[in-house]
Amino acid sequence: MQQTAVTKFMKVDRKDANLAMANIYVAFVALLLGGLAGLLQVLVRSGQFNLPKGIGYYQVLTVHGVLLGLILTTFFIMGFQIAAVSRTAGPLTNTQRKIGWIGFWLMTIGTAAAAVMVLLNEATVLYTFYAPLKAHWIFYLGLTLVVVGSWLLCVPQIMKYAQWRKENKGQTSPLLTFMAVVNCLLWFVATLGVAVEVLFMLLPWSLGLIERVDVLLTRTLFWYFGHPLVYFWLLPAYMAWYVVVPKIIGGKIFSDALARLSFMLFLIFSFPVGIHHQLTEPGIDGFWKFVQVVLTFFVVVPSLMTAFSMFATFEMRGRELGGRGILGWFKKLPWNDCRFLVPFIGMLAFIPGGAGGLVNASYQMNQLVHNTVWVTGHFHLTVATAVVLTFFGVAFWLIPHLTGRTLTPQLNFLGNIVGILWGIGMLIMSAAMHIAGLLGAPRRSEYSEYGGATQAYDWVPYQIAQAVGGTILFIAIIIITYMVIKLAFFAPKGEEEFPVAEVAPGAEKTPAILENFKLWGVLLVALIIFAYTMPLIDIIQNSPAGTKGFNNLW
Ligand code: HAS
Repeated sequence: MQQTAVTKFMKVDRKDANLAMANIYVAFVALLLGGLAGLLQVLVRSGQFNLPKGIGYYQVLTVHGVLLGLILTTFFIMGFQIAAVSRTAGPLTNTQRKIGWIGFWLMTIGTAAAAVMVLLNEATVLYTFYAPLKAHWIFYLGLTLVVVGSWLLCVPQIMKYAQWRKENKGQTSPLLTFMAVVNCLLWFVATLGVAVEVLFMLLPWSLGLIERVDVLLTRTLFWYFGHPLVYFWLLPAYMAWYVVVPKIIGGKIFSDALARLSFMLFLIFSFPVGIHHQLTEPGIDGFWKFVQVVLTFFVVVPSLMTAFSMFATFEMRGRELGGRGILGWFKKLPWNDCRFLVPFIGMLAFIPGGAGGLVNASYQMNQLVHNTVWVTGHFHLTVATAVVLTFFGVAFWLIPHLTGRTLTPQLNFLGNIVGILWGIGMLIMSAAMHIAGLLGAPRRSEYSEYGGATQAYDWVPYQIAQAVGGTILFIAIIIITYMVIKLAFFAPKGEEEFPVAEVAPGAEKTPAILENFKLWGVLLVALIIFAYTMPLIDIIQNSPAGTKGFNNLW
């Protein structure tokens, strides 16, 4: 059996727990407000409801996207990862924790600044950094602070990992800490694209210092960031799938080496694929679009490895418990435990969610679905179900672990209800989005813009189905908000486990090459240079500088 240090520290240090909880509180406030905005959106799109005076549809859409896509995710991920590092590599030092707190406050101040601008309708920009939509400079500055703050929250995780490796020479590092560090590195490299875009283009543009920006260049930099962003959301869910869920079901990690390899593959293949979001944009050569489409299929491989590993873990455990036949093991899994059931529903959703991703990535097929509400259906299955339900499953044990309380049977029951409601609500909403998308219903559009007699197909039933699904989702959000308050402040005091599984006895020893960050770093840089040099040179050379060109300058 492999030597691992995962069981040395059983609990998250109390001071680290406070830092982690601070992040988690902000995340759940964002969930409540962002979820409310989502409810308003589906109601408006159903054609049955008008927003009260003065509030615009796109304003609400911006609140929804920013709060759920950026704020909920980034704060929750930082809270979870700080806790995971403290639990598996040991308490942070005072300096490390201080850096983390500075990061937290920068993120919070930045969030508040950006929120004020959105509420004042000065930043109704949907995608956040997506020219030609222009926001107030305070909005860009606010979100820049969120990114810089998140870097500072990553710094202690990396410092702790380096410290651990120094103190434990020759040993394989704790898997959860390793995974948190890979995700932080992915985040650093990804946000460089958006940092260049904001600092050199959008901020000076919105301050009036420059007259125009090259729209295609800003979007290419945005998508250089935007695709790894989705894996920055996904990897913490995979952390829970690989390391936490096996322990909850009483099993073991199928293979430490496979888990690390899949994370390293994500690190290198997340980047050279951003152009698959721009397949319909003029100004990028078809050859480079094709190259990035092919590379997109490489980034699917670590997800297939994860699916294989999870099936193996479940089957091994189910058979250990006496399950017989082809599917007998399936019944033996702990279906009543919300710490398992809720992430499991997320895994199930990721099967069609991932398949939809393959459709999106399939070049010609992208022509059919791009800019339709199909894409909205895709990301509600991936980030809003697979990832979010896993975060909920984590919150059910992490919050009481950090606050010194327990998940009672009643709260466990409510947790299962949340998971089931979310699964049903999202099934209805995202199925309707996928079908309406195939019928050509556009995304990011208000009912009044395409409703009524002018539409080619009758999308209305699908819009109503979306409203039904969205309402069920909002009910689930109210229940989980109640649970979070209970688990943080009122549940009985006690010890809730932070589950960390050990590696299965028969698993191969982890090769040292999987922790050789220099080697993977070289591969990463080489792939980025390969995939982006020519497209960027093309865009810059061919932009009609000085004129108000059709594609580029705005
Ligand atoms: Fe995507 C658009 C391609 C994954 C999120 N994606 C988006 C957007 C978002 C998003 C937010 O190529 C919209 C951006 C916008 O606003 O314009 N996506 C992919 C591909 C994958 C993929 C190839 N996406 C994700 C993930 C996301 C996410 C993950 C968030 C977390 N996506 C695209 C493309 C577009 C796009 C194009 C642009 C579309 C356009 O035209 O605008 C792959 O990574 C997917 C691989 C996944 C799998 C599934 C593996 C299944 C697993 C579960 C196993 C289940 C178990 C349960 C074990 C192959 C791991 C056990 C079950 C038992 C029964 C026992």
